[in-house]
Amino acid sequence: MSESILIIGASGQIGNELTQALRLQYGNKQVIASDIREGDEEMMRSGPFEIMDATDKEGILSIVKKYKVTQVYLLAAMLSVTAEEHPKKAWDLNMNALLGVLDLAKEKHIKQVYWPSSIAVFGSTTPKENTPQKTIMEPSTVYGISKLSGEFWCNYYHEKYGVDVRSIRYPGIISWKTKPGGGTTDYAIDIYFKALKEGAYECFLSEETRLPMMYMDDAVAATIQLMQAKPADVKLRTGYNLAAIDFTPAEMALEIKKHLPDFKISYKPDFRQKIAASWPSSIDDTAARKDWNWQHQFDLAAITKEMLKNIKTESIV
Ligand code: AKB
Repeated sequence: MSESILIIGASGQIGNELTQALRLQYGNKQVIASDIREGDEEMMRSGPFEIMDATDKEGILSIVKKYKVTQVYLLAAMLSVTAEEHPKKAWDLNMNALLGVLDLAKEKHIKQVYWPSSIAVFGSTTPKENTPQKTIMEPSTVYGISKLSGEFWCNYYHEKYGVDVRSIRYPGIISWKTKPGGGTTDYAIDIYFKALKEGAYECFLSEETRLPMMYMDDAVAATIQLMQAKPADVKLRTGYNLAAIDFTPAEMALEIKKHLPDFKISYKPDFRQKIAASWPSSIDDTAARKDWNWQHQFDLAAITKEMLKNIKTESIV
């Protein structure tokens, strides 16, 4: 049977590009985009779209029935910074949406679920360098608490009800098509837009704050690869550590200067510094590499080249 795939949160940063990548692989009609707001022109034009509240289980069920959906990618979530501003709302969205979709899988309406976790599951007591897959996890943000709890719900539904749910702990994801909004790692995107538009960027993290990061193309490839892996190869049903590169704002600025020699960066750390300081600076993703052959393609030099080129050609600034 061919797959019918529902993306919840398709108008967001990852949802947008994942939808397009899946439409290329499975066919436009087989990938139903949905979100609380409409997506960009390409998404709306290229395949089915439904307005949907991620916490409305009955609403999701009616779409699942309408399109005979087999897989759900649940990407709707409130990220780390916004969640600190609206803790209860973030908890409700991040948790209720997940539990609703897991229940649909438990009730056999769908076969497979993807749900993103994050490096935010770790906290300041976690080993910072080369953070292991299994380690101390004491997150200090609402977002991190919701991601850690969500991972354990995924594992529980898998163990208890046999639900085929898969998850990745994303690092900061760098992309140019759709801006993220509300994340601590967003500086690594804003910096390119400001570099091209104003030749300068004031960073809200300190110059030596090292965080794990990844280019969107790698994140999308990893997600699809994990979902297409044989069930027996998916040995972890919490969330897989996933790594590509790590760098500091100062190192990123140096890379940008190779293309824009007059670029200037200044630093004014704010409350987001504390969140970043509680997260790992690099990640050990041996399990993902071993279990389903994960390999990243983009390093900082390649990401910088791609970001500057695409932002310029698409005339986004
Ligand atoms: C955030 O900064 O909140 C996200 C994340 C690391 O999950 N990009």
